[in-house]
Amino acid sequence: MQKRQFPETDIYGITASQFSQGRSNVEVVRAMLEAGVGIIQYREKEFPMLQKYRECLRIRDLTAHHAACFIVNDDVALALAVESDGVHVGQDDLPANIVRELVGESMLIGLSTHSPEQASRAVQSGIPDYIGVGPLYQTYTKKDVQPAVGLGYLDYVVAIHKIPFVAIGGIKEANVAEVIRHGAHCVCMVTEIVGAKDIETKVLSIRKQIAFARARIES
Ligand code: TZP
Ligand code: MG
Repeated sequence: MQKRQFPETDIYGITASQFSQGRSNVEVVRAMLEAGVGIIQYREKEFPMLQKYRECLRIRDLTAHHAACFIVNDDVALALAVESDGVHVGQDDLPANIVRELVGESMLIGLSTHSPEQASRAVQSGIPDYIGVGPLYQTYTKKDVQPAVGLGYLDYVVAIHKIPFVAIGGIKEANVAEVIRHGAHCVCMVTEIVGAKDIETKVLSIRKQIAFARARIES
């Protein structure tokens, strides 16, 4: 059996067709992959299932071609149907232990967390391969999102837990350096990337900020 491992990469891109300036999720993903984004999550709340399935099949091919990781948000059946590398669930989705029973041992499971208690529970369960940490800043991208939890929660995860994690929520080119300085290795962005006029240029600019912040930590 293939060993599950959360990839070491700096940017985790997430689709959102309503913020993509009229471009399809597939077009946006292609641009992200061409810019070297290492993880793509398919997150699409509005489309009919058949459309989501067809998009995911195309994204599956693209991520495989670019040796990138492909995660499906929320929907275990869709993840299984398109053989994604992983599935990401939130606190109100199917419990992670049930997801594990359904997807088996080879698929990555990500779990969103918003508090120290949720992070501890996730780690103690031994089920998720990585956790989401946020929303760090205020964001209106997600409909039912909670208020920003702040960088204190990121500091807590960095100090206490060894599990791989991704920082999320309101992260932009302008504040990504701060998130890196607080110890994040991988940052998730939705609107900052999918809404950019030129996605490749945006990813390269974000990556410059990340590299600059990392160099400052090391010096
Ligand atoms: N989960 C927590 S915040 C969020 C999700 C999916 C949305 C983040 O979107 P943005 O546009 O990067 O603030
Ligand atoms: Mg969810």
